[in-house]
Amino acid sequence: MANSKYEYVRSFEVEDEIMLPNIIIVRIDGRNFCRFSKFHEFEKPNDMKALELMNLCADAVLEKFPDIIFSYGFSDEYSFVLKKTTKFYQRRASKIHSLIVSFFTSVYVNKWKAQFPQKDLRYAPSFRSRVIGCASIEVLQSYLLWRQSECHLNNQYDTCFWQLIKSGKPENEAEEMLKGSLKQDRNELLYQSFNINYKKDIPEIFRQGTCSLRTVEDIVKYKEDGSAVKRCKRKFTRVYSENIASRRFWNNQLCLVKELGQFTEDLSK
Ligand code: DGT
Ligand code: MG
Ligand code: MG
Ligand code: MG
Repeated sequence: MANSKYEYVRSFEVEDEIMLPNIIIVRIDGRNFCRFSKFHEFEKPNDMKALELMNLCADAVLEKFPDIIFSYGFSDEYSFVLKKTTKFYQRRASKIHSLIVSFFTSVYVNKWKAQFPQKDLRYAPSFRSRVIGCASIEVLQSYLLWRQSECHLNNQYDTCFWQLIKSGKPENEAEEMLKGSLKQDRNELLYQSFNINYKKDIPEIFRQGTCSLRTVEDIVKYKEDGSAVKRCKRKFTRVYSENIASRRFWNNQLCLVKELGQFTEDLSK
């Protein structure tokens, strides 16, 4: 129907190009996973298999879309960061995030059985997505710091909450005890009442989330005539332990920094 008289409607499409120099982040989050995790009897507060399933889906996304160079996720959410100069779908927000979230969701369903051989997927999960345009690498760092502290606060709260429940407290009483508590109070509660050292005893994947980086490696191949050619090989590295917003972390990722733009203040100095 090219050039039909109805084609004028095309001009009504919403313009949503994310302009340079903004860095594009796509964040996806499970819809009503409170219900989904109860229905599928996820372990509380963290189900390693469910987390691993999220991580496998994120790996598949990184594999599928080469412009994504960094990802960070915990619980039912994942953030994907595209290289600064990406031209993917002319940088149109709706195209990019709809593609990522629909692919992520179908991989989630696809890999369910391998991850949970004993459990049927009882209903179709859905994820929603949004785009965040970060004006600089510093803003991106703040974004990651925000998400990682959200992971930490949620996990520390949930760890306390489920320990209290396991020890026999009713839910409303456990909630009351934790109301208005500070980070230090919760650490103290875990240590004094349950002999848990939050930092030492709780795995990093739960406390800090999972991050994947696309790193570039120079490898040398030899042609038949013996002459060497340099090729770039990209691979993923998974990291749990790092504080992804710390200077130390970014100082070790100069390749990544190059693809995201420079810091205003040189962190390597
Ligand atoms: P939303 O995102 O507003 O549609 O609603 P929810 O319920 O997805 O809320 P959200 O995203 O703030 O929190 C994630 C929920 O998923 C939270 O209720 C805990 C649950 N969840 C995520 N991972 C696990 C897990 O490994 N084990 C258990 N038991 N629950 C989990
Ligand atoms: Mg959710
Ligand atoms: Mg919510
Ligand atoms: Mg969430």
